[in-house]
Amino acid sequence: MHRVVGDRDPGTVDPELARELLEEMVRARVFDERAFALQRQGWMSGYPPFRGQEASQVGAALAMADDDWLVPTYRSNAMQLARGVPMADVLRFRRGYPEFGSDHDVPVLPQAVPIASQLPHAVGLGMAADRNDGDEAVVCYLGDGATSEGDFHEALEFAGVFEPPTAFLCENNGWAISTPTSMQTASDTIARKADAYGIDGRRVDGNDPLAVHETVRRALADARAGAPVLVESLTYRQGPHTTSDDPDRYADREAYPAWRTRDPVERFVEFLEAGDHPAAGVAESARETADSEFDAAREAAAAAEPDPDELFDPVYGDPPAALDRQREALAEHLRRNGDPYR
Ligand SMILES: Cc1ncc(C[n+]2csc(CCOP(=O)(O)OP(=O)(O)O)c2C)c(N)n1
Ligand SMILES: [Mg+2]
Repeated sequence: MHRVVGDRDPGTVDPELARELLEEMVRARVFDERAFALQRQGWMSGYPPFRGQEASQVGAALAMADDDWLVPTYRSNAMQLARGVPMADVLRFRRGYPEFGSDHDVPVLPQAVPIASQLPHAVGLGMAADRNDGDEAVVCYLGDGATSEGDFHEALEFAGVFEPPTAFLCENNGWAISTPTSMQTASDTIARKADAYGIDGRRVDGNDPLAVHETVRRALADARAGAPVLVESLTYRQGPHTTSDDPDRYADREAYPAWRTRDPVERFVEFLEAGDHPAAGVAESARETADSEFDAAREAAAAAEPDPDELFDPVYGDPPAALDRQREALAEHLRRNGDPYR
């Protein structure tokens, strides 16, 4: 386990890195709070908040090189934002568009929603980079619950044997919906599961952005050199699983150590302030900038509303009759009842 923020001397932290980490964490927090509120206003049907996981996601994203692939899930929107995917594109996806609206050039796959289905893809991307003699590596994001899926084991097996430049970032946020990690696995850590596949497993305090940044930076360097790594980033999901969930019915925050449930944004600000670090003062202006950015992104995302008919387009080249009937039924339903988005 890496040292926690409090154990380090703020004076030794690179000012540029500290500023960027804090700005992106605050920006992610603003996005998350405002997206949650938009869902409550009916702007989108559901939203999976990442509150509490900002240090882990931003620290990891900023450790990636420009050409590295990000393989995300519904939870890792802070990683996408910190990598440079525009806010409007992330909102568009939640609003129902299957594709990004802008022509950003961040190498990123669509968010995986079927649990662990992205892991074999991430290994394949790494194997393709090897085959093409590319320099790019891959960061594959997953949750603790994904480690119980067959795809997790199949992907790690391939990673161990074929040694692609792929780093797996398992964000252990304590929960898979209402299932705590203690019910997910009897293994004492997730990181040690890597042993069975002949790859390295490492744990990090996921609420320390500096520790995550350093751990993922090293994991990517090792992966690029032919040694894939499984990183277990210990953090805590502060909010519900999604906006459809009520964690008060099952979540016992007291069962977790305080360092794990402590707010990572507040903790990093306090750490920088304690050392009079020059980056400590950027939080307020970062919040204002992110608020304006969100206003513009919401406008842009809602400017061209999704045409429900497009839902059916990317599925088959030659659609089966049953799908055509569903397309017609939906069109008829909207003709009769109106489109809630318009
Ligand atoms: C294959 C599959 N099974 C079940 C689900 C329903 N489901 C959605 S999220 C989730 C929990 C995932 O937990 P975890 O991997 O820890 O990720 P987190 O939501 O905590 O980020 C489940 C079971 C799904 N999406 N896909
Ligand atoms: Mg989880």
